[in-house]
Amino acid sequence: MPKIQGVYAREILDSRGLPTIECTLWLDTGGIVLTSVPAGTSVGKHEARELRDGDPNRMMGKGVLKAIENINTIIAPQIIGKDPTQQSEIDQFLIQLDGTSDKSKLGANAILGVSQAVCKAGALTDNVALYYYIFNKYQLTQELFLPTNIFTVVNGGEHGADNLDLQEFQIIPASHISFPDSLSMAVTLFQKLEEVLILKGAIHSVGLVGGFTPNLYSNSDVFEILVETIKSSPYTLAQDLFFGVDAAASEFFEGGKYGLRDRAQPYTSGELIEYYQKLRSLYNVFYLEDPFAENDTGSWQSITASLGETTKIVGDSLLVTSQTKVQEAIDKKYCNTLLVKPNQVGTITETIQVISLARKAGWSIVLSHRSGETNDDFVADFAVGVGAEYTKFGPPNRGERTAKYNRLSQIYQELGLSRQQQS
Ligand code: 2PG
Ligand code: MG
Repeated sequence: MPKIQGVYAREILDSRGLPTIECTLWLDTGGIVLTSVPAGTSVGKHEARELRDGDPNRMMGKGVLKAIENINTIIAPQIIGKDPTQQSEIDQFLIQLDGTSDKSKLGANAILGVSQAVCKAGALTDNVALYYYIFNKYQLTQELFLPTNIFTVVNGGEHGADNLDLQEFQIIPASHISFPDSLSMAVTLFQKLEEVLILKGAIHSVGLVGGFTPNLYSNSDVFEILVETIKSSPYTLAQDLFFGVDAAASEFFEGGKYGLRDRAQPYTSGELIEYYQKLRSLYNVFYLEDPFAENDTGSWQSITASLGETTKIVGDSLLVTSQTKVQEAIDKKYCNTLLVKPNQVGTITETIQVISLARKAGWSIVLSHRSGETNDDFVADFAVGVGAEYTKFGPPNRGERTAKYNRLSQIYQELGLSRQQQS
């Protein structure tokens, strides 16, 4: 069996121009894998901790040299000689080596860099594609298929330019539409949206994940613009596609109320539910991520009770890819869909366990990028391997986002070819 012969990490820049970790792992067979770690901007309070240097004289304290040193001098010597297909054993070892509940000692970024590298090295050892390795190893889905893609086309909140309160406005192709057709739809609508925004003099720039950040008066205006865009396209709303929102509501929750520029007075939780209900009936918004602050759990229960039958109520900062949080949310009916970000928890094994828990409860799974991304396409393979119903990789633009869509295109073709061979 091939063994890990070396692990080495270095500092690279993410899509925001901030430092992150890239990790190389090589085997005694000569095989080498490379992976890198994403980072969030609107970070949930209970996420595993990424380790940053905090040195104000270097990259505004955001350097990750300490985390890299932890990989190179503490983790690497101890995992040399291990079998890379023993993912859970290695992850368990990393968790123990860190010894904290939030991975703050070695850094969740350091731990995930190694955990992801081990996963890639496992696929290399078995000589199979990464998505197939994950599919075969964890058996979280009966068959391999391409997820439905949630395309964020407009950015506000922490990802925008102080122009809108809701963080992401999304277009979601109907799930029966094939991957190439849904990509074609997203490309068409994203390009047309730019034309519409230019015509209206509303174009500003793009936000952190690459969606437009237009100058508009209210959050609802975005949907008007999107409806107009769709009218000038071959597509029909509520037939070919739907809308979604990542409110990231913790970011505009203050003093028990929610401040949206759609009206002068902030919204109570009850009023915000009505606002979302309106978005649902007027604009076919059927995906609501983080509609309430992560500690406003009563409101999560209310919205799931009132809209959960017809709408995906999605926990991101609420759940932080944590088993304990997901179990609580299942028991108390806070939501019905899990957003998965491996760096919120820090190891592949724990990410798999959380997905398995949510799946057993009948929830849908969304595999997500972070706002600070790299060109690594790991998450695309991971999404297919675990049988996620949805992915959220941003709009169809910017290299770090298109890397994931381009990888899905390859997987789509590979699956098609292997089905042809079987028939
Ligand atoms: C989110 C993500 C990614 P961040 O809130 O879902 O779109 O943002 O990585 O900044 O947490
Ligand atoms: Mg989110």
